[in-house]
Amino acid sequence: MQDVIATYYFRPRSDTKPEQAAQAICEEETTGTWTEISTRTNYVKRLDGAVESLAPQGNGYITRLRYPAEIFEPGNIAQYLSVVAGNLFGLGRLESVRLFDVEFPDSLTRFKGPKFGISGVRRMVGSKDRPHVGTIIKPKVGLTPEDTAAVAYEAAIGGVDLIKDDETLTDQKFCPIDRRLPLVMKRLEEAKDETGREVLYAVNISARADRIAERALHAIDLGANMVMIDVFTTGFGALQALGEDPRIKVPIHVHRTMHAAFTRNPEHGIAMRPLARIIRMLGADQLHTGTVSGKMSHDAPEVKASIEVLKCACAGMKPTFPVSSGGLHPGKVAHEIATLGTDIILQAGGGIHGHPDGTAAGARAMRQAVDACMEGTSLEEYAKDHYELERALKHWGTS
Ligand code: RUB
Ligand code: CA
Repeated sequence: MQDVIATYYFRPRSDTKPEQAAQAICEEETTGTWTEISTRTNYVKRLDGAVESLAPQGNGYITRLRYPAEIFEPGNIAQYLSVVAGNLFGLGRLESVRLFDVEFPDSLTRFKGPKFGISGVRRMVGSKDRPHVGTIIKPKVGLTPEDTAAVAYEAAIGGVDLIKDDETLTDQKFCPIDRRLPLVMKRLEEAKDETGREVLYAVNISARADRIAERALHAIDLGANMVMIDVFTTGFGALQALGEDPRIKVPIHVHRTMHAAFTRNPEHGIAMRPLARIIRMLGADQLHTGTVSGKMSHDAPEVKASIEVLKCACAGMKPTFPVSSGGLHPGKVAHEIATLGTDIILQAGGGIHGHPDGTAAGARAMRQAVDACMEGTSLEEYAKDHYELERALKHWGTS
């Protein structure tokens, strides 16, 4: 494949034929505009887009468009997106349009990708093939640094592999990073002395793009063993700045807050899959791809499609660890693993800290649920001699 292939679903306006609509996207995103222009000389036309295929699907049509590689500036994701996911969303001749996927040729995928990837993160934690268990400190905002660290300690003692900040917690006055991070790392050291287990803490360093690398380096100086970024609110360039900075020698956890503004409507916007491809290229070691049973809206085939592009062979890049999160609790673990596999991070905030016996018991219950699945035993059966799991299943059920 030499060029870029983008796949869209669209519904044309009633006065527009599907062929005209697909052509309108090609022209808008390459050399054309709404009318003929005298400046579109012959040598420019080699950069025209082309409709590769067009077929009815559901209430609309699915089309594959080819954009010549030459119109892309290698390595500039902002520019890539301005073509494949740009003005087309506002074209009046389309009632709706959704970018389903995009495939880039090798010449445009020369990115370093994740520094650690699934195997690197597994090495740090010392796991082989089981799903990782993570937690979001809850309440998401409001706790003091001391209380945040105390909750982190409880979760670590209970057996989580990963503790992360909420997407809304960065460096507010009530819980500044300079105080929170050293305290959390100290309590995780204490937990390690007791359990022998390394636990990762993804501190949310989301900030304006020109300061984010500085904030990440400062966090590493303070002892961070992972950093976290809200990729859509900070921007792809901010993630790239972290991913490609050789001084940032810790894995990057990527949260996707705001994604549903463009991923949720099945007829319009951008599916998670092309975004996941790009986020992997930019260096995400872990990325939220959604659950198949949690509190956020979800569509199992889409979640699976996103996970697939995080793990597929792509320009020698390491795979990104997918994160399933949002309304999970021990009773949902079996369904998540059965659908999404074992190379997955199962995160529970409320589903750990809301356990009737507290955070450590909640973490234990999540780990027991994972262990049950790895042994091929049903949760109900395993709960018979695993008290924390039994309590969790009684509290939240299994659906
Ligand atoms: C979940 C949580 C995360 C969501 C994001 O908390 O804080 O922000 O998972 O969703 P809880 P997604 O476990 O208490 O529901 O992963 O789909 O982006
Ligand atoms: Ca959250």
